[in-house]
Amino acid sequence: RQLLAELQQAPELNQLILYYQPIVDVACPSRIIGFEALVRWDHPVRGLLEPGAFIPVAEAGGVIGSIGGWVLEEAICCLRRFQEELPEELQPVISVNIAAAQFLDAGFENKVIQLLRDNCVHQSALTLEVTESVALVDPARTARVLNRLRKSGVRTSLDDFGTGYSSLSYLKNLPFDTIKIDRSFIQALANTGCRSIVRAILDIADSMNLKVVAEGIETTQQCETVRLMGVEMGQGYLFGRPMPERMAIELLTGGQ
Ligand code: G
Ligand code: G
Ligand code: NA
Ligand code: MN
Repeated sequence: RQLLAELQQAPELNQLILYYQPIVDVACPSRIIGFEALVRWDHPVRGLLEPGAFIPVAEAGGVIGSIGGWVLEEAICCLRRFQEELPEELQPVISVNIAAAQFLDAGFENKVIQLLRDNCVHQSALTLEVTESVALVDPARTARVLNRLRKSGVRTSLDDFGTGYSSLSYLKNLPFDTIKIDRSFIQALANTGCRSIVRAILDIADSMNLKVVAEGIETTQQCETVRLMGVEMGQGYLFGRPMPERMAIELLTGGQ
């Protein structure tokens, strides 16, 4: 299809842009812990496209590898610029979404480690986010890849937690640092059943020593509720929408 052919060229034509959404300390939301990198496509005719409009096309059409490769490199270059421009105490981590095809590609870990080295970026500044569905394509292999990455110091995060197949037994074999509670649970916190699910997720996280990010926080009420439940980190429109790198730097420096 037309879109796919254009998408294939997007990285080399410099049409892709990374936006950054803050991840904050819910007990002190002006403290920014990191950003999630979210890709945009500045399409010459259609304008700025959100990932939902082209990531699935890229995955189905087999071009997610080149898009994902561009995203990874750009995020790491951004970390280098953060290191150059910001004092150490303000330097955030960046989380990058990794698609199944990327994650399962032989040599993925080496590529990540090499990119970090080439840019003199500390491994712990990078978090890789995979969804349950990506992790479960091949759990044994996922565990090996995650273990290697973590041994080198890269952090790992399980995205959209609670929305997948959630046979919880697989979690104990997968070395994640953080789980991200899907925004559907946060948006339904008024519902008692939903609160019980979030509480159960927090119990699991606690017993497995996983950190937790609550996604999709839009109101101070939601922030307060998750904070009281014991969530440490939050992400959502209440704290900031995905924004260009310049604005992310201003947010980091303006707050102090
Ligand atoms: O359209 P919207 O911004 O809601 O889409 C967000 C979705 O796109 C999320 O599921 C997010 O994980 C995914 N996404 C955003 N950026 C990237 C990226 O760089 N790589 C991959 N694989 N997925 C991404
Ligand atoms: O699947 P993933 O968690 O990576 O998707 C992140 C997506 O969620 C991004 O597209 C981002 O724009 C969106 N998002 C982030 N914060 C909020 C929020 O507070 N409300 C809603 N509705 N969407 C959000
Ligand atoms: Na994500
Ligand atoms: Mn998510």
